[in-house]
Amino acid sequence: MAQLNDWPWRYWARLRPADTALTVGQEAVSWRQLRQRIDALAASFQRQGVTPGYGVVLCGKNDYPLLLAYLALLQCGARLLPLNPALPLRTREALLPALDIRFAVAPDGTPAEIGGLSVLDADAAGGGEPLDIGWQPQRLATLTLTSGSSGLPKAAAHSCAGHLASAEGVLQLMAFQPGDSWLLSLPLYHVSGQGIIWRWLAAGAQLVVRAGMPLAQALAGCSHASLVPTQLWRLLSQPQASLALKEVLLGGAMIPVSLTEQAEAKGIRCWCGYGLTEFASTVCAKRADAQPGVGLPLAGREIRLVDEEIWIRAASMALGYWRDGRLQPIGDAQGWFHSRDRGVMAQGELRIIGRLDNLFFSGGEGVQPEDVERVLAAHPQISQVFVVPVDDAEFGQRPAAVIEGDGALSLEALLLWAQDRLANFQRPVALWHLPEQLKSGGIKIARRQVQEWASRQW
Ligand code: 4YB
Repeated sequence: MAQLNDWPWRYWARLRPADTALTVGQEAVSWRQLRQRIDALAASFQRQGVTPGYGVVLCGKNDYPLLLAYLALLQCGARLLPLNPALPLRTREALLPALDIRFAVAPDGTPAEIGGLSVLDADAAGGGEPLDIGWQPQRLATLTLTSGSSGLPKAAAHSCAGHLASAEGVLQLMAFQPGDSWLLSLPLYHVSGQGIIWRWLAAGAQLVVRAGMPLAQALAGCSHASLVPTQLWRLLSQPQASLALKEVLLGGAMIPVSLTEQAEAKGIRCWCGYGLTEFASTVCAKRADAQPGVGLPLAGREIRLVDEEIWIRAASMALGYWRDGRLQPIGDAQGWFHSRDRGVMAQGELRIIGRLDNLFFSGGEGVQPEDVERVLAAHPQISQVFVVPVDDAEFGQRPAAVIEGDGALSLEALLLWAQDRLANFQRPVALWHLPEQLKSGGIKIARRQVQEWASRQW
């Protein structure tokens, strides 16, 4: 990997100015052009008052203007918070005051009400050179909100060095060369999207930005993509999808072996990753095989299992959670982050069992919802499933299943199919189809919302 001694886009613009840095829609943008666009925008942001260390919210669809603003704000030394435009106003209002934010940038004008912040003009004609604050990879650069299962999201603070350390580990596993192109297939407000950006910048390869296009179409000509399992299921179900796609990095949720087998049969090389916001994306990964694990820690990461809880330490670890103007440590005294994920080592690799917080008891038996989900997810009519507890007078709680997939599947049929695969206490007592209203928002469906919804149906 390149030994960067400048902002990566300036480094590549110097080394290979005419090479394609990215494709926007169908149009190629060279590193020289990219650098010029970023310089102009950074100069404009500086004129509008952006100063190193200032908090700036970045909000909008995952398009080229958003990417330019992300890179230009980094170059201004801002403390950059990419925000999901679908985040409810209430959450945003509860969250932002503790994060010390001065400005907002919303290149496509969404959303109108950014909570009383002054909105910077992202179209402002540049002109002039930006003030050079210098490439200091160790300083705090981004705040990324966690999708915590309870309470308000936390803002994990990363430096550029942390993002690059994350990229480096992945690039030691997966080949990503200058001729290759990675689709920006996940949002920048999530680490999985930022992970794509930093691998691109670290490798000096190509990025493809195609917002608002169906995935199968957006993938045209791309060699790489990062997908959550449901995206890949949907893609495989479209028979016409002619794919140049060579490599897919999967992550964010349990990755069924049946999914990677189907994809590999279509010539897509799959990589199974386990990543977290606190670690700027991927921690463990492997080339998909017949085992349901996520491989071993990538270079620069260490894991420990303590009472089946996964503890992690890595160069890509967040500097802390940003709150009330300072960093709160995220590790213990030895620097270990306690993930609340349950895992075991099996056949020489890490296997994720589920979230410790998801465990519930039914008639005295512990139900780890993900154990049941793994079984049910193998049903051919199910593409995604959540098992959540519903109250029960006799058992305390019992499992219920909320599925995405074939609308005709009944509980009776499912139970019959799963007969030998589930213990009695694991057997769902109800089956519902995931309602549309729970599908909006981030890249993941919030289990807590599914559970609340299921309780209301029960
Ligand atoms: C898992 C899990 C797994 C995470 N099995 N539970 O670049 C990447 O690595 C990438 C590529 C494609 C899609 C996503 C990614 C990510 O970064 C995902 C990172 C992420 O999901 N971060 S998160 O903070 O939103 O959630 C972390 C939690 O997600 C973990 O603590 C686990 O509970 C869960 N998770 N990978 C099972 N393979």
